[in-house]
Amino acid sequence: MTRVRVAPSEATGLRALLEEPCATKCAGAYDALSAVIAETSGFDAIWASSFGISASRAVPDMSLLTMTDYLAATAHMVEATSIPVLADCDTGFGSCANVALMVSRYEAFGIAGVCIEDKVFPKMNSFVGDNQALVTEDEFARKIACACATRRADDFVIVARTEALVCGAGQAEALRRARRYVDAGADAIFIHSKQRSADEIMQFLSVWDGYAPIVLAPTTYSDLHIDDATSCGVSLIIYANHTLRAAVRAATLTLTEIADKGSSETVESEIASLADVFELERLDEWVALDA
Ligand code: SPV
Ligand code: MG
Repeated sequence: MTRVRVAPSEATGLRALLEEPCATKCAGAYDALSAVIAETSGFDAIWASSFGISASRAVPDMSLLTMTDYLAATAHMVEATSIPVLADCDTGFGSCANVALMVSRYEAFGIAGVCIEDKVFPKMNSFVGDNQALVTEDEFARKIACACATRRADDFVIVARTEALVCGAGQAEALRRARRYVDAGADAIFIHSKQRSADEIMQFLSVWDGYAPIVLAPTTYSDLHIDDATSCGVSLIIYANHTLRAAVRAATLTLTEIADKGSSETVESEIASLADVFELERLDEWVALDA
């Protein structure tokens, strides 16, 4: 019998995944069940999405929830799965002191790594509006150095995300910032873009010198194939919000139909069975513990 996980798993293999020659598939999750679905669907890592966790509380992704809220949701994902969970920690929830507290708490909960981004706090989701602002390169490099100095295990991964392209600061700035963050200790660079095509990212990748592993989230340039990402040297590709968006669409269609038709008969064959849910919960293993 597979052991039921009642304590955080020891999913520390994120660093090894970043070093593999092929890009690793990572799915965004917003709670434990969506994380389990990511694992059982064939993904190798989980992104604890700030957009997803915020949306699961029906609030926008604009630094409204606290570190404790995000940590609780992320810890539930770790507890329920056995693949590495990379936590989207926005700006690090404040100053360097906030980043230090964050790293010590996240590491203690068995989370494989954290990602922080170089926008000002409070931050707004990358796809909202055109006037997003960056902190200075120095300030963010200090946050990265602080995160690295705080971690206990070398295995705990610190990802630096630059929003230079999202903020319209241009390729030279993005490249300079990315190199600086690696020099400050970052294990990988998440380069983000909100363009509808992958051209902007491809341009960045063409001049990136393999200085550190690269992380992408092709949310807006969804036609980027993982094999092409691998050919361009990408290490981790994050499908950041697809569990959330799939759930929103499916629940809306199902409930609208039930409300319109006055019974759930016509939706039964379209939705998961109770047995499907029991399997995701590993019901048999839990019941066996009491047998
Ligand atoms: C998130 O999932 O919260 C992200 C990735 O930061 S994205 O939404 O693509 O900006
Ligand atoms: Mg986010």
